[in-house]
Amino acid sequence: MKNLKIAIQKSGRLNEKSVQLLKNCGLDFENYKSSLITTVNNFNLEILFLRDDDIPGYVAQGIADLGIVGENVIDESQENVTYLERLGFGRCTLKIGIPKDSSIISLQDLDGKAIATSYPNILQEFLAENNLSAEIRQISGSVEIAPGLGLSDAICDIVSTGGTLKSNGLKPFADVRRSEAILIGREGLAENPILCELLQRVRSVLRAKETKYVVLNVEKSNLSQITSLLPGVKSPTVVPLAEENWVAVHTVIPEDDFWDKINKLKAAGAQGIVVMPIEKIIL
Ligand code: PRT
Ligand code: ZN
Repeated sequence: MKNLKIAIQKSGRLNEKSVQLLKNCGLDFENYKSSLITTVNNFNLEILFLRDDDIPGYVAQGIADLGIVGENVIDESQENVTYLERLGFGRCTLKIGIPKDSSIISLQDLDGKAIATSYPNILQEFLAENNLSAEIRQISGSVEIAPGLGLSDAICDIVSTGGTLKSNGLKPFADVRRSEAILIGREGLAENPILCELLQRVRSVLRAKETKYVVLNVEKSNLSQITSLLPGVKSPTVVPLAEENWVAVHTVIPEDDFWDKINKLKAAGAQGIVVMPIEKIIL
């Protein structure tokens, strides 16, 4: 079968997690910083290492079949690609930032103002949606310094912690759009068996990340109370312990309400709670 090609970022914020995701999918490959392409030894896949900005175009043109790239880059590129899976890393928000002492108070105040950005297409869409007509000043890097240099009244850039805005005397003003890393594919790939296998693996890794494997001990008299706290699990595994009237309960708990659940289990008599990461969940 013909190998598929996946494009991932060569270096930068998405590189490490993209490589890790593919490795967690059981793919065995060398990750030399110098190579532009590598072949996976145990799967019909080749990996291309590219600048993130080039990935949507490569996939749209079919030079790569798949790609991992930020949603912000996909949207800005306006390339025609298919979203296959949201990957939950590289989270950030494209925001409008303004100087701390700016007179801009409401969105309408942006009318007629100059906004510096490396995301002119996304910004243009945002302005149109809000019936605003600001001037877009496209610059390719260090957007944060534009207001200080008198180049613009505001900026539109990626923010994650907000530290960069703050250290440049700016503050967040409005959210333009959220972003995370996305697995994209070229058109017409849907039924490809290599893709189906890869998607199954990616999803099992993502599912596992959202859950923890928990083993706890409980007196039999408290067992029903414990199991009633474990919805969504068909039937937890219950194993007798050497000590009479005690059992061990094995279960899977979602990460999002993890501590709440653990505290309730403790209150219901759970003891010796052991929590383990899960590598994969195959449904
Ligand atoms: O070399 P290449 O072109 O491949 O990489 P790049 O330099 O263009 O991109 P890179 O590696 O910086 O980011 C890749 C992707 O990571 C982006 O397209 C986003 O999808 C995502 N991402 C997540 C971020 C951030 N968080 C982020 N904080 N991309 C950029 N930033 C920058 C932002 O531009 C600003 O300068 O970090 C600064 C703000 O960070 P805070 O934490 O101070 O708010
Ligand atoms: Zn880039």
